[in-house]
Amino acid sequence: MSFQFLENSSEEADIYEQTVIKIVMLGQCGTGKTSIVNRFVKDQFDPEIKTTVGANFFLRSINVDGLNFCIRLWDTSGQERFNSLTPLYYRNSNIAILVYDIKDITSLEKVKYWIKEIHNNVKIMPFIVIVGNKMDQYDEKVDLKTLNLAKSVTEQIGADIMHTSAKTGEGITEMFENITRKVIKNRSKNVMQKVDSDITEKPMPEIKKVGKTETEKKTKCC
Ligand SMILES: Nc1nc2c(ncn2[C@@H]2O[C@H](COP(=O)(O)OP(=O)(O)OP(=O)(O)O)[C@@H](O)[C@H]2O)c(=O)[nH]1
Ligand SMILES: [Mg+2]
Repeated sequence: MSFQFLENSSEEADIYEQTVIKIVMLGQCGTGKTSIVNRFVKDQFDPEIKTTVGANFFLRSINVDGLNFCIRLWDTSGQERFNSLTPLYYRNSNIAILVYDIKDITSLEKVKYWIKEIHNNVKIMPFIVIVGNKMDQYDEKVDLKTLNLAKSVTEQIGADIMHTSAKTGEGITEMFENITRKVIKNRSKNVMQKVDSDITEKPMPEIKKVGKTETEKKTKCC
C-alpha cells in the first residue's frame, strides 16, 4: 500500500484548501482501474502496467463549473487476496467507481459483488458509478450484450453508468466531472468535508512519489 502525491508541491498545497471528494475505485483485476486513474491524474497510459498491490492513494484538483475540488482517490487491487482490506477504502467514500471491462462479461459479476458488499458494510451508501472501460476496443457485434447487461445492473440499483477508454482518454475527464457535479448536487455534511481534517486518517503507510507505484508482475493478477 502506498500514498502518492502530485509532484508539484504548490499544486499539492493548493488542494488542501479545497473541498474534498473521496472516491474509491473497485473492480475485477485487469479492468483498467489504475489506467483510468493514471489517465486522470497524469494523462498517461502504460500498456505494460503492473497489477496493483493492496491500494494506492492519489490526489488531483479539478475545476468544475468554476469551483475547485480536491479529488481524493483510492485505487484498490482487484486481486481477491486483498478483498478483506477493501472496506477500509470504501467505508469513508462519497463515490464508489465500479469498473468493468466491456470485453469481459464476467467482470460484471465482480461489479455485482461489490454492490452487495458495500451495501452490507456501510451506514451511508456512497454514490455508485458503474464504468465500462476499454471502449477503444468496442465492437458492437461482440460487446453489445455486455453493455446491455451492465445497463440493466445499473438500472436495478439506480446507479449511473459511464463508458471510458483509459487508452485514448475518451470519457475520463467527463466521468470525473459528472461525478463531482453529482456530489455537489447532493451536498451534505455526510458527503463532503474539508481535506485538512481528513488527510490525517490513520494508519499512515509509507509515502511515495507518483510514478513509483508499488506493484508486482501482471502474471500474479488474480
Ligand atoms: N485497450 C485498452 N486497454 C486498457 C485500457 N485500460 C487498461 N487497459 C489495459 O488493461 C490491463 C489492465 O489494466 P490495469 O489498469 O492494470 O487494471 P486494474 O484494474 O488496475 O488491475 P488490478 O490492479 O490488477 O486490479 C493493462 O494491460 C492495461 O494496459 C483501455 O482503456 N483500453
Ligand atoms: Mg490496478
